[in-house]
Amino acid sequence: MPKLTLYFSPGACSLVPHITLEEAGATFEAKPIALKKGDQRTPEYLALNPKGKVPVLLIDGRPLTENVAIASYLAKTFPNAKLLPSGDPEAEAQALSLLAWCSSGVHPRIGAFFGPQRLCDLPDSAASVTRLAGEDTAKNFAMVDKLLAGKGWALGQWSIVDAYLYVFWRWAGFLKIDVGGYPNYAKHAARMAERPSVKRALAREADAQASLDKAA
Ligand SMILES: N[C@@H](CCC(=O)N[C@@H](CS)C(=O)NCC(=O)O)C(=O)O
Repeated sequence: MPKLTLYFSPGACSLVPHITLEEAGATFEAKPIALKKGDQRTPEYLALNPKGKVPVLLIDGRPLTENVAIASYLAKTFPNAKLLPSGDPEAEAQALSLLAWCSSGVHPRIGAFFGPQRLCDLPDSAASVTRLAGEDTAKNFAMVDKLLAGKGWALGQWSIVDAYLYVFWRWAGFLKIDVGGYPNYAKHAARMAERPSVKRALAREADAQASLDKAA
């Protein structure tokens, strides 16, 4: 088994591989970085990921970036954990379709709330960017809610897609986005919060946040 090291930032989208590693029962080293402090832009970190983002998974010291790629790698490396569908090309592609949408559709829109000025720096434009991002996020959350109707998990059985969806739900909470209209998504989040893998990852992230705050 290769040596695995996850670079993450508490609460960020790196929680997706963090939960996944816990779900897989993997042995891994967890390295927290502080995005607020700009740790992602240090020369050492940029040597691992020139994009200056979390997550990075080191596989025997070789960096792998992008949540979708890390998800695929972990699912294949830990087949017994059944982290993604395997063996049925259409089921595999449907899972990939949802992961890709999380990464390229949902994340950029809700992510805009965390730095609207990075998308438009015209004077007084932040409110407009946030409003538009909010409208798209509402549409995306409505699609997630529909996807989860009558199901415990996005693909029927638990998969990494559920970890991804859970991260957005948590962000909506931090951002105080009104989520009252998404009852299936709310129940999904409650189920996620009960999983031991999620509890372990969140506890490690809380400890890491406390250490980062102390060091600041
Ligand atoms: N497409 C990337 C997105 C990664 C990403 O945007 N990460 C954010 C945290 S959620 C980040 O590191 N932001 C730091 C920055 O942009 O300075 C992936 O899925 O891994």
